[in-house]
Amino acid sequence: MTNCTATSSNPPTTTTTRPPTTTTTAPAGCSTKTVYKAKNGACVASYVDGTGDVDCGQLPSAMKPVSVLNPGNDPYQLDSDGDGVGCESG
Ligand SMILES: [Ca+2]
Repeated sequence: MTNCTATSSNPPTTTTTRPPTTTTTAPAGCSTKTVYKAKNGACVASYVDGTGDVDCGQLPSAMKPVSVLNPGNDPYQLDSDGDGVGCESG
């Protein structure tokens, strides 16, 4: 017969406190994640207005500038001068 002795001397769990990580990738459901990359990683498509467009003025400043990942593919015309960086002037 085996005596099963429960040990109660578990080592204390150390909780590593990490600073909040900044999201760098847009959420999976973001339809523009392969088109635009906002500075803070938020999804540009979340800011589509009633006309199906996104204007730089609608984006929070934390998202700017927005990288246009494929130059020439700028459906919302955020990068008016075509240098691959959209909403660079605010
Ligand atoms: Ca630009």
